[in-house]
Amino acid sequence: MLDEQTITRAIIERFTAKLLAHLDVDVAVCGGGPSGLVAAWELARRGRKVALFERRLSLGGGMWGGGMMFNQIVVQEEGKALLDDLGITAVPYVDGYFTADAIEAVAACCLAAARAGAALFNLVSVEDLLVRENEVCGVVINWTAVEQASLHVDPLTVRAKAVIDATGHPAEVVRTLERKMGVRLETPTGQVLGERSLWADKAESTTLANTGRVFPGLWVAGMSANAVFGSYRMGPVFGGMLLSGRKVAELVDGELTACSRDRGPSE
Ligand code: 48F
Repeated sequence: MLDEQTITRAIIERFTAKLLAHLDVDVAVCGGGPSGLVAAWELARRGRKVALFERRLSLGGGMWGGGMMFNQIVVQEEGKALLDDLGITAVPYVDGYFTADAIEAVAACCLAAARAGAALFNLVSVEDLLVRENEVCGVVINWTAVEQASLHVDPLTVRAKAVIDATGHPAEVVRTLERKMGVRLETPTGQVLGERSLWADKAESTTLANTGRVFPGLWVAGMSANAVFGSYRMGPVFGGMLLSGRKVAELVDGELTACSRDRGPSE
């Protein structure tokens, strides 16, 4: 016989345990769109402790709706290998172009990240950062419901060795750092340059080029990278987003390895 109190206790205890286990992580990923999900997957399967925070109920960001709610995505040759790795069916269209079902793509990214061991927190917004001695060292989080209702409720914090802004077009986390701390970012002007209009070809290559560190402890991936470095949007071609997630994971993983090597075996 099912007991409601047991069900309630199970949910509260298990969720609390998951949250407590991720108050101090290697990497905090802000945003669960395609770039954030791939970053979380890649880092988790490299053995990194990862927590991903997504504001909305559902992860997947802008991938669900394909282009203008026609729920198909397009990837180019370079992105196709990543679809294969994720087990997403890629259907050849014309030379160099493939399509995939947007729902299958989102579901596969979520499943891969979860199964690799990344802790996925939906309904949680990253509202601020922890910054110490000119270095980002964590995120400040609150329930999306608190944010939406404009309730005066203080947030909680998660420490992280690296934070990835994968918040898409708004580049929200980097902008928050800029606004609150007045820091100089690692961009040509030292500031967020802002997104430019749609140019698929150019935007796809700059997404990868712009993926990287923007401040000590803070990295950008996906559309956020182009928004921060003043490049174009690309529309519903998703290869760059997925590859950007992979690239930021490789960069962050490399940096964490280098840092632990510098600190030596005793620490
Ligand atoms: O927008 P989104 O899908 O970002 P992405 O991974 O991919 C961009 C593409 O979807 C598309 C495009 C390429 O074709 O141009 O737009 O760069 O996903 C960003 C996610 O971050 C969440 C937001 O709800 C979305 O699901 N998000 C944004 N700000 C916050 C956040 C925040 N402060 N805290 C938590 N989540």
